[in-house]
Amino acid sequence: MQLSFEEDALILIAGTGQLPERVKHKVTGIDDPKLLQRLEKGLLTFLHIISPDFDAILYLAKVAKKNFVPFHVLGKVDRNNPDKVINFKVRKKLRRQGVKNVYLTDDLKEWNALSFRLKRMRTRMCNEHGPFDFIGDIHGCYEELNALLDKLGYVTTDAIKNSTLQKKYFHPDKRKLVFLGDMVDRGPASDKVMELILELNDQNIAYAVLGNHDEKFLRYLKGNPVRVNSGLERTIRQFERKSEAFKNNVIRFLKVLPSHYVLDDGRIIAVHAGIREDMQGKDKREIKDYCVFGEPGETKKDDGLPVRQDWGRDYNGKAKVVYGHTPVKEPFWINNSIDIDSGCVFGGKLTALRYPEMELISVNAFDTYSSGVDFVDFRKEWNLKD
Ligand SMILES: [Mn+2]
Repeated sequence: MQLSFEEDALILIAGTGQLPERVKHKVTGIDDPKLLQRLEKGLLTFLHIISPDFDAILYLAKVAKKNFVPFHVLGKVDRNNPDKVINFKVRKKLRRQGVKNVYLTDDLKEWNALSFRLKRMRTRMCNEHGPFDFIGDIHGCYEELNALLDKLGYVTTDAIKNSTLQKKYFHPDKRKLVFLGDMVDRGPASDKVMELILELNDQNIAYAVLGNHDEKFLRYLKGNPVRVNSGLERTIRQFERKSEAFKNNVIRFLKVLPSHYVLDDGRIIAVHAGIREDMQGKDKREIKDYCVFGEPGETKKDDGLPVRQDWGRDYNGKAKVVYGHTPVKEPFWINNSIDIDSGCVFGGKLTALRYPEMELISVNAFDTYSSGVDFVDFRKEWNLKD
């Protein structure tokens, strides 16, 4: 039998089976200092305790949760010794404590034949070294996107694909695009933007992370109930002229977009709304919500707008973080993080961060397509000196 685990999982192995000998990434016990270090970094961790007590399991569930990593329990149980904490009856109880999977067997043969497979995490792309061009919130600004790609040096040639003539995109310096989410809504041509991004992704020169608008549009496309506002009504209208086949491609594309990417050996992170250091590279639901929507528990101000999240001001991670989501007049650097959503759809500009050059390239908006959202001045909000 083959079990599969996330690359950042904590796996408690209980019982006297021989399994741990074949397993790397072991820690020796609950008080091994390597345990917490590994969980913090999101490294695969095996812990073998022959007969763990319930407190130990509770403790592990707690630290796994705190570090946003999934926790699994594997056990070789002994039917003749039902007093052990790990037995067939505690499966449900363990799940209630936050254990993701409980695998128990009393069959030694089966136990000895267990093998593991690691599920690749979409957030981890350390081996992608770029160079990259990160592009902030496009919001359907198709013309500006094309102008920016031009300015960044992307070129097209004609190619034959499925016996039709098609544009093939490339960059002479083999650069890659990373879109920071909020590709749709508010703007004039979200359908064309998605068409282009899907094509670029197909041709392996573009990645994207999920933004809150993309997430909501995906829910709409899948037929889930959503509130049609904040520019979604425009996207829906624009997509009316599109084929079902294309809409299905968009669903397939958006469905697998990760919350963020860890790139270039962990030197730079791409994300829509922001990410704390202890979340980077991990993949739990809470992290996805934080990356896509911003800090949880955002309260509304008197005017109904959310209170600005302060994550950037408090960020102290080693990795650079490039993000969007909050429109600013000028790209804004603080503590190794940069907001490059320069509000194109609100009449600002569409900005790219070139990496590793750390150069900013932008194209001014050709029009003001949407109003009602104010540019944020972090310096003023946080009383920063220039
Ligand atoms: Mn957003």
